Amino acid sequence: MQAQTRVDVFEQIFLVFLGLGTLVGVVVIAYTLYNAYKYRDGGDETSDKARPTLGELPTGGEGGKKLFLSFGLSAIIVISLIIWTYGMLLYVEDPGDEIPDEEAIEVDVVGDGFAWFFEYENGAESTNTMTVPEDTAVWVNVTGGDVWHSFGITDLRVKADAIPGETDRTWFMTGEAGDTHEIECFELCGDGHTQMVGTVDVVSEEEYEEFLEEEAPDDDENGDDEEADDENGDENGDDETDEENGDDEENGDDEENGDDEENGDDEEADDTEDGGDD
Ligand SMILES: [Cu+2]
Repeated sequence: MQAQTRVDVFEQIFLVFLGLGTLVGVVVIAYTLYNAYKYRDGGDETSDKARPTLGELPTGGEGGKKLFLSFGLSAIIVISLIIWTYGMLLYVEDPGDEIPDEEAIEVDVVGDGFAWFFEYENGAESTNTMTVPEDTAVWVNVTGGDVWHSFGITDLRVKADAIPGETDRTWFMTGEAGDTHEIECFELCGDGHTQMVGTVDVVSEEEYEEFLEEEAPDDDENGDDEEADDENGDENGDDETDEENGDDEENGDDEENGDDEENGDDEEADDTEDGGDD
């Protein structure tokens, strides 16, 4: 998907404001220094002649031209900035056709008692770790269970208030498989506020499907509990999976491993660690 992410949008806004702010600062300071130098005390009396006297109204230079030019330019810059930024933020609110619904997934998020609870489209659930497929748009429907929290992922420029009785909906783009992003509560909510953290775990498409299957509620198509509980060794032992992976050794390792989430191949696990270092 080539659509702009919200990280791109906020970076553009930041750079444009930084650039213009710097430009205005340079112009103002340079002009101030220029005038301080030009009208410096020259020691003779004639240099004081052009100085305004008490009670005289400043004309704004050349009959007001300078004043008009400076106000005019400022107005153009400020009004363009407002319109442009507003447009960018409308896109952040709702990217519309840029990110078609068919290509996005939805996750319900509840912030409650100092933890984050996630529910996926098939009813699968997780706590504090949000598993999402790579290169996908994720819509989150955020609400609060007890008090006001705020679902925040700084890396991805996500912030959605988690308020009991209300649902705040927003989106983000996941990156490459192996990336992780920290989830924090952005609203001071009580004793455990600072511990109210979690992780967005970006995994490959296949791993995501596996995760959904494993975590699916019992009454789903995955009614056979034994299969789900039988660890990954069993599942990876499946003919189809083997053919896709073509990686028998690592599947062998998984039987010992028995850890549901780490069941990808070992390289993946390494990537995750690398990603965390960045
Ligand atoms: Cu909180």
